[in-house]
Amino acid sequence: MVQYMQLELSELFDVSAIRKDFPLLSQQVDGKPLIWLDNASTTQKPQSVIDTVAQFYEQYNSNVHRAVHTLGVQATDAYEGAREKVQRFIGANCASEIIFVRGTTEGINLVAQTYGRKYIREGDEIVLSTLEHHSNIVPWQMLAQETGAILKVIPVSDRGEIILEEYTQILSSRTRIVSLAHVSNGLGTILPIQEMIKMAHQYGARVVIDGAQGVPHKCVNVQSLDCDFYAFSGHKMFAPLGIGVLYGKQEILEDIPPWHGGGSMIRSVSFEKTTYEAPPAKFEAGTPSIADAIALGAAIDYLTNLGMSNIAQYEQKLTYYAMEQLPQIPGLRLIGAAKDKVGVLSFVFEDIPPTEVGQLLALEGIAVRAGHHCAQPTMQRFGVTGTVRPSLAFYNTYEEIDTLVEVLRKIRCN
Ligand code: 7TS
Repeated sequence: MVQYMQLELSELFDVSAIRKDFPLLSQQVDGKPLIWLDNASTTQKPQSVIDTVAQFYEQYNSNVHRAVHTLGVQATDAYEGAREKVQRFIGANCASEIIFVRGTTEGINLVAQTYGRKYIREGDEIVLSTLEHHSNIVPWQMLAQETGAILKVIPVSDRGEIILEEYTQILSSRTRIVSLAHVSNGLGTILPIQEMIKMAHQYGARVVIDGAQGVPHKCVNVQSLDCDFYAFSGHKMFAPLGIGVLYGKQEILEDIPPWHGGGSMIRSVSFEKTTYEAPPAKFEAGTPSIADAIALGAAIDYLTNLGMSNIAQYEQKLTYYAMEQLPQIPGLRLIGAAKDKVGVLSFVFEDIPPTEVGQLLALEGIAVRAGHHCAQPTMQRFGVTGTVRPSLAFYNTYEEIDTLVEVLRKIRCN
């Protein structure tokens, strides 16, 4: 069975060749080969991304949008070129719908503080799911406190899937915003966002998608999804830390006020009155993270080269394999068994705290996250305070899953 699956996989993907593109993956940790299974926290970077950052600082470090000199023009072209790569990658209608931010957290806060402040009033309803990361809860809670709006939460089944009938009940003419994870970081559940967006639009609500765990694993097309906003983080998709994207529909971005004020986002300033640039500049006050944005473009090139559908297929097989193996370990309880899921493999042992399991795995070179994963409501739903969470990327292998299972068996027996 395993051999058969491996054969199929090698047709899709040469994982050992792919792994050579990621220098960090070949290292030893405390004398053990590193097994990086903490991809939902952050991903490792291919050499092409690392080189792109180095080249920027070695060859054309310059600010953007304000210099007439050669390096300034080069940096601006590369920065705007990266914006176009993001646009194509997520299927946006135009590059001005792509706002560079620090990450998903900043993207969602931007929406809450601009669209939210303009349109949300007392008694309006903001709908979230139980599966949200704190980044897609707290900004809305802050907005609700400021405005008197009400948060409504869609429950999930024991498998960790959205209960659509309950969602239908929650939606009403008072719903102004629906903000949903594309993929749950705690359980790996892929939410049926296409359908959920359509349902929200029937009530005239705007839909924000937290794509932090979606974009690294799935082909995303914001136009066919028809979401109003889509936020994601570069560092979870093999790009540097500190860069992310907020997509917004052009007409909404034109309509809403800016958030941060400062250089680059203005057309004219006097002490009496300031006028603002058109999007995306309106939302990019100050000097951006230029090298990181350009390197996000390099990460997109890398992913496009591998093919997002190949990545999704490979990861799905690896996930099924792990989901078959893990429950065979005595005393291990998987948390989250959605039919449609990515390789986030949350579990608990009845009698060993998750952080202890995480530490014992670390001694064997295996990096996982253990704890609440910034998704405390998800954990509460399943009656736990935290889980052990191996999370997969396309550079992980069957052998790594086998080693994980073997080490977990030993931990269980000791
Ligand atoms: N939304 C989801 C679904 C996430 O998984 C995360 C980060 C964020 C938002 C926030 O992203 P940031 O880049 O702005 O911090 N998730 C995790 C995780 O699961 N483990 O570490 C970080």
